[in-house]
Amino acid sequence: MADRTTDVWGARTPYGAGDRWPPRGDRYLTVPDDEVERWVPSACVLCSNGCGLDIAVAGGRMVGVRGREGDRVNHGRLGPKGLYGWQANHSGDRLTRPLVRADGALRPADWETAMRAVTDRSKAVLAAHGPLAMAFYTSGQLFAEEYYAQALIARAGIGTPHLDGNTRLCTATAEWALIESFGSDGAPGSYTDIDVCDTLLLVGHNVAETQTVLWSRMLDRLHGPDRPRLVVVDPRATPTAREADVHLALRPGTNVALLNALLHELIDHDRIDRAFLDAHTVGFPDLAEVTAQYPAEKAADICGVPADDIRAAARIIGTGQRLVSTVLQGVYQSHQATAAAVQVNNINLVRGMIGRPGCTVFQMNGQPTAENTRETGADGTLPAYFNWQNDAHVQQLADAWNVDALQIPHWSPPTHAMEIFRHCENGSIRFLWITGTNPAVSLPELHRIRAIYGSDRLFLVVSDAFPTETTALADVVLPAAMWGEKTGCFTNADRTVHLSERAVDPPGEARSDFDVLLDYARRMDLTDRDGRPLLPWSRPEEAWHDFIALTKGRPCDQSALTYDALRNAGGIQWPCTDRAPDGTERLYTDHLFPTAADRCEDYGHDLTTGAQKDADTYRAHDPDGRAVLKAAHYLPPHEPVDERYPLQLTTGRTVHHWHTRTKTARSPQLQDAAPEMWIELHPEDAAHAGIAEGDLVRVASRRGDLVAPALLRGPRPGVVFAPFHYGYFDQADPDRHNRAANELTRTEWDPVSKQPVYKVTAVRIVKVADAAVGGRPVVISEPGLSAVAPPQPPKERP
Ligand SMILES: Nc1nc2c(c(=O)[nH]1)N[C@H]1C(S)=C(S)[C@@H](COP(=O)(O)OP(=O)(O)OC[C@H]3O[C@@H](n4cnc5c(=O)[nH]c(N)nc54)[C@H](O)[C@@H]3O)O[C@H]1N2
Ligand SMILES: Nc1nc2c(c(=O)[nH]1)N[C@H]1C(S)=C(S)[C@@H](COP(=O)(O)OP(=O)(O)OC[C@H]3O[C@@H](n4cnc5c(=O)[nH]c(N)nc54)[C@H](O)[C@@H]3O)O[C@H]1N2
Ligand code: SF4
Ligand SMILES: [Mo]
Repeated sequence: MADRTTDVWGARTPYGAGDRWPPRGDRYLTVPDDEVERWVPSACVLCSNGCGLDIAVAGGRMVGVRGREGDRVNHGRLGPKGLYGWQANHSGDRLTRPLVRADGALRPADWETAMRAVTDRSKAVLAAHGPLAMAFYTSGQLFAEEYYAQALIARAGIGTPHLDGNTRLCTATAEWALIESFGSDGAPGSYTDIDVCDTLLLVGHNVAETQTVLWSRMLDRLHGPDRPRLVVVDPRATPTAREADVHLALRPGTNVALLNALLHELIDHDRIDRAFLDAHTVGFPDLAEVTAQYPAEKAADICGVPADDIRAAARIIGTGQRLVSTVLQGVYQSHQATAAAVQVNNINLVRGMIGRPGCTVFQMNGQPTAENTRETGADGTLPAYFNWQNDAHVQQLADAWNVDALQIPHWSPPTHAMEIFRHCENGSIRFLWITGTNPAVSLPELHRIRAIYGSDRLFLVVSDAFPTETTALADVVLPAAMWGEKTGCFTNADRTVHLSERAVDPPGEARSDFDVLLDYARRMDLTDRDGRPLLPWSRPEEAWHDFIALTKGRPCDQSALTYDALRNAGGIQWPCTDRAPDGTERLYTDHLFPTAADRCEDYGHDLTTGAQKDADTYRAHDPDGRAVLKAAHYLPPHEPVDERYPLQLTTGRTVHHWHTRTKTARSPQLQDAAPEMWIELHPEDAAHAGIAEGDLVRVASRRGDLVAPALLRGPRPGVVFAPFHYGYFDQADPDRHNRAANELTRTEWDPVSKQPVYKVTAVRIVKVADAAVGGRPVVISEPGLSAVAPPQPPKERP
């Protein structure tokens, strides 16, 4: 098979509207076919697409993967990370024993010693400071059963509101945009909508690099007989944007102004579905009034894009009959995140384009299992989309768990991650357990994070599969079994649930997070009202069984989604009930939304201030099944550019790496494709600063700086782009902190979703050295473009 690091999307298989996306079987094996002993069904955990795959096993080791052609998500395809990323499991530096800090250094210990250290400290902190001193920070990359165990431990066992996931950095805004508009989380659409749409609107979503198989599906339509029209909103000329009919390269942080102008154009030209609006929504008059204040010229001024392009985009959106919109980090991590994401919902709603084939909005997920963090209540909501302000919901949860309702904290919303770290900083939280995330690289303002985690007052437990920048700061490190070494379920961005079966044993003494959490609950003696174990399970399947029972009757009903059903069918989309045992393709086909006061997941917020609505106010204007149109005015970003910091930094991803590179730096093909940090500048800004391609450049913000070679392309003038993948674990001097993008970002979050702002930071640049002198060779991670000065010799592949 072709090298998928350069041939990222593989061969085109064009298809027309309403045809089935042709299958294409992608595979990568490190042994001859006939040496494979078993194929174990799973799905890829290297993005939210959740492509169905089988893991090849020989001699007790993984030896390859193949996409499943019958899988509804990928029809056999796999992208670069899916094909090559699994090799990290076998890297020689996996954590294989627990580590416990003694005399300032982390030293190997047995599980008994490590777990005793964790539980002794938990009990001591609980006795001295109570449950509010205990916190848990989890992931979007574990399995549903593991999150559900964490939710039970924290919310019912310990009784602390301080449990959140790194999903806060990722898709908290997706979750809240869905709740604000439709009353509940849950992606309304299906990937099959892409097969029939005639218009695609991608807002802040570089799908070509971040969900390569989904982009293959879109590309096959775009290169097929009746090409949908494509509008892309992104400050950079990404591979996605280069396929667009209209690319709106707006200034970072101005999404609301642009989206308001698009809405205004739609309303002004009467390209709206009045009958749908009257029957199925509330709030239209206010939306019309607010957006009327955003004529194309005004938005053009704010966003720095031609007014004619805005009008052209609105014409495309307003004349198509089947609109699929997608939203991701260019919105969620930008200024006014939830306000902007909701305006994309509004575009689909005013067009009446939801709940029908080809008509939907994807408030996209990023991490493979983020949806499960949300559904199980491990992320700052209650499980099963229960509403923390609704006493009947809390009682239902307490009954299911057989605990007193008062044991489940619900006097205020569950604590969001950024607030958890603030409490650690000021000392009210004394115990923090981090699982499956590497915040010492991924959180904003890293010098602050290092200081918080490094503080003696905080007892830090970190569960990971590798040594990371975060495990280096821990008091106890627990070695985790990874994907392929444990069993569990997870749900992708179009509600498709896959069961991922254990294929091989974990290395050394590594254990699944699930087993470790059960052990913790047992040692902590966490019990229900009758003194029975709160987590009465020994296998993930039992936890799953309890979780799906809890969802019965809720919008995310999965009550018929058993392991057996998943084994038989492969991927199944929820809701999956006795009445719909094969799953449900799209939500809201009856245009009845879960906004009724008794049903909704939250009463919602003011999009600008973040003020929480209470039950009485909500009930007084109960939308009762109608979608809610919420308007918002544009506000300028909070850290504007000025003379000292004249450029805007935006950060994000590249196709070959996954986050903090714990996996992809250990996969030879992926690491070779993008071995080094770089920054991207517009040629005009570079010329202004006397910078040539490959020169070493210092990028500085008010909080820190980084040094990397410059690449002249990509962003619009005035914008600098830095990938956030490069931390310090594989650097010669891990204590030299000038490589990670998050040295520059700041501690600010969206008022509604509480998602940090990673995409708008004021910076300046200076040249440090000429390419010829100090500039390192840059291998940029973009398909089709090869090494910039000087070319690298080809590396041997294992
Ligand atoms: N290869 C790869 N794929 C991944 C991941 C990975 O690490 N590597 N991570 C996964 C995860 S967890 C996530 S969350 C997703 C993220 O997937 P994406 O959201 O597609 O990725 P990003 O690069 O973070 O941001 C998308 C785009 O937002 C643009 N942008 C920046 N500021 C603004 C703005 O103000 N407005 C607009 N409209 N656009 C702006 C950037 O130029 C960038 O191209 O990717 C998933 N897939
Ligand atoms: N500047 C900037 N910062 C960003 C972003 C950005 O666009 N710009 N994006 C944000 C987003 S969207 C995201 S999702 C985050 C991602 O940030 P992180 O979650 O910090 O990134 P990962 O590298 O995926 O970290 C996951 C960790 O879990 C470990 N792990 C893998 N499998 C398992 C398992 O089964 N059990 C356990 N216990 N551990 C496991 C991995 O080895 C790894 O260390 O970064 C955020 N930070
Ligand atoms: S698109 Fe995402 S889920 Fe599919 S193979 Fe690539 S990384 Fe894996
Ligand atoms: Mo993410």
